[in-house]
Amino acid sequence: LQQLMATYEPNDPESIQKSFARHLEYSLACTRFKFTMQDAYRAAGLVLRDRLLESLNDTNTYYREQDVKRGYYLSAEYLIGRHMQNAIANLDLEQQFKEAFEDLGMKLEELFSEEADPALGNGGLGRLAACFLDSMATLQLGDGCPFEIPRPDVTYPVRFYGTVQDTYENGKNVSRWVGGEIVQAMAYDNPIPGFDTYNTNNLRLWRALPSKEFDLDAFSSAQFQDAITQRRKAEDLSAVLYPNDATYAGKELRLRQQYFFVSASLQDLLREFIKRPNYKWEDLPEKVAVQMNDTHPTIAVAEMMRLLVDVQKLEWDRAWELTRKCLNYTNHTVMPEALEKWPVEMFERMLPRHLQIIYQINGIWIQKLLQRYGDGPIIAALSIVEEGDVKKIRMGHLAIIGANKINGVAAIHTEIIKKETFPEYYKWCCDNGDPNKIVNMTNGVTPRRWIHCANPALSEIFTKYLGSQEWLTDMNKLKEMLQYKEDPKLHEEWIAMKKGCKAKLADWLKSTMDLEIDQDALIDIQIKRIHEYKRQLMNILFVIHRYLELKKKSPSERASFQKRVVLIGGKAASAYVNAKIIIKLINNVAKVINNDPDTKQYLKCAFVPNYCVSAAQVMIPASDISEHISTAGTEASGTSNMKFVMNGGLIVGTMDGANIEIREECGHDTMFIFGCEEHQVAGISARAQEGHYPIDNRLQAVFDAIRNGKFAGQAEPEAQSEFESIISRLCNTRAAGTWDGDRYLVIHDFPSFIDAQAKVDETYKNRSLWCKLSIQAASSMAQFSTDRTISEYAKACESRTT
Ligand code: DL6
Repeated sequence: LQQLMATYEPNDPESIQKSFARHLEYSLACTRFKFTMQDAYRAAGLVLRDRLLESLNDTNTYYREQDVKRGYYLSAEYLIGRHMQNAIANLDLEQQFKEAFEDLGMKLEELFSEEADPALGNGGLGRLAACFLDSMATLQLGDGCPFEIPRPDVTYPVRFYGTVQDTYENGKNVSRWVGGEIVQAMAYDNPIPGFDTYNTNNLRLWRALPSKEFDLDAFSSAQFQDAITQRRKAEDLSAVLYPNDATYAGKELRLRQQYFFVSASLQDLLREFIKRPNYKWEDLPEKVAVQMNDTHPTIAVAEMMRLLVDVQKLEWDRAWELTRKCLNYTNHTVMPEALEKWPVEMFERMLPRHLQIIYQINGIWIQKLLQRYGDGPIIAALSIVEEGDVKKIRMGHLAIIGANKINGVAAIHTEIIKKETFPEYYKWCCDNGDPNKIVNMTNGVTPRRWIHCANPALSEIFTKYLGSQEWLTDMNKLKEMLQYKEDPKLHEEWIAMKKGCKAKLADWLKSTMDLEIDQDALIDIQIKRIHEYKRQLMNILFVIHRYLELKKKSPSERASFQKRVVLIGGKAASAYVNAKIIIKLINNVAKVINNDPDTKQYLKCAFVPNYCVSAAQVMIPASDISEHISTAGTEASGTSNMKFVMNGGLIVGTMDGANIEIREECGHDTMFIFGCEEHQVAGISARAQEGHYPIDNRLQAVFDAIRNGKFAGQAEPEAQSEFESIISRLCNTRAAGTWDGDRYLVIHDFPSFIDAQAKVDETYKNRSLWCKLSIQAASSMAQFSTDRTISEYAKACESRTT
């Protein structure tokens, strides 16, 4: 076999065509004379999969031979986007594939558009995980999807419920978790090729299967329902991402999902470790680094202890030392609701052994704290268990206590974690001489997907001016573009590039939502999760303001008004009512504005449905302006801000998240900053609660238009009352009861938001100034490549804290 397989699949266009025809006929059972574009896409996918399997297997063999340290990124989300274009680019096969398929009468873009966008996630943290995979493979670090490979040979049992039997055997306390339900976790591998390297890593996803094959006996004895329910219950585990956790059943399913993928992943990594010849447990931290992506996988702390103590029979103290050296935790949000807490009672039923372990970890921890501080409020603040009517396990606390390093995702966010999210823990670290336990790792994005694939015309400009594609793996090279930022020739090419991107966007909007836009208009985009702190509401209130201003003007005055298209998109959590009302308001405002003959030439607006990675790849390159307008101190980092600027878009933003660092790198003139700063928020908020909070006349006019029924009225009474309730809430003071008012300071920041937008219009009129700023910003983004971020994580894994 070795001789037969000595040569790999060749990569010239003719061999690609032959391999394509073979897969069409033999893998997909089509004929080469009759197939659909979907068949063609699938066959082309298999052509690629062959090549990816070669590099994946070789990479794994190499890792084993070299006995490398492996990095495991535990994440509930991977928003990977479409694979095909990215895989072709990373395998450096763009030219060969283009020739092979054009010769067969097919355009690569048509093939790419046949691929469904895998929605394995929702927001920033999931997309960040996908950018990290690309960089880990490119930098040839650790382990790391186009065409999935089922691995029926890689399965692990995962237990739920049951009881713990505690015994005393051979002088030792022994705990056995028995009974309950067992579900099988089966691995699905997704090769992740690096760019400009043979290195290919693995994204291993887990599918839940019943532990027993379909219970035919039960079925035959007419217990149909039992047999079917059993199977469904197991499969539900990996069927839905983020069930609605507003209900108890939703919460329970979510904890089951988290434990399921964590347990399978940890069993898998320990199996890999044990396979090494002469493995020694003390080597574990040298060979294994685990990154917990937010609180979703943090049950890993207790599961690692269970596997080491109960299964591998290590002493508690030894197991704890190993666990703490291997695990690291990334916090992605300062919103308290995202620091998950699970009712003790739920743990007790579902994961009884883990609850015991958590209590033991907490007991030892509290003893240490008492020794240092004596009894006092700091003990309750630092306990993993939250007391109250419903006793809860704080997963964020479990993570920080069980991790080697804890990190925030932008400089300001890391400082807020120290000051506000975990202040008592940070005090403990400082008191123990370990202030660097909490570190900053500013986020990044991969330039391969977000420039090269999303915006091939810009990629060509960079490569032409810089003489090679090296900038794609060393973004520092882009700084050399700065010398051309005032060059009229580059300006011409840059403007043509933006025009092309806008034409693509216009086609896409027409075909996906039948929206026509003026391609000469300023394109203004806000795409991100819908959340009150991200202030899509402020954005749509501004659109209404702009519309009201336009309406006041005479036709000749309107002619000098800067044309704008405002696009807003993003997903909302399924149970988040206010987010849904904001989406409804955006849609209704769009209906009015886009159909008003007085204004539709000058202002259009739309809520773009079904936001996903592929939509972002069309929208981002076409933007002139994007909105990153969270209340200061609320957005951990943001990563779309980085993607927009890399594509030559400028930012309207607040001093929040990574905006601050982007502005430092790109120059203050490239960002339209407005709004209060983080240190002012508490004072302003206190004033808002007391009602000392003037409402700007222009915002008042917007409120009046909404209250007068301009965007719903009698035709939609339910929407009308929802819109009114949203704006009345903004105006609430504490006098109205418990404060549920303008928590995110929309009223306060609105006037300066209008000023920033006016400055955008004025600057945009000066096209050569705009073009210069656009080039300057895009060429200064080296800091925000995930290659830099991942190198920092890799370094931090090497250093241990106390
Ligand atoms: O770190 C990635 C990304 C940040 O850029 C965003 O600022 C932040 O909102 C997002 N956080 C989440 C947290 N979700 N939960 N739970 O996605 O992380």
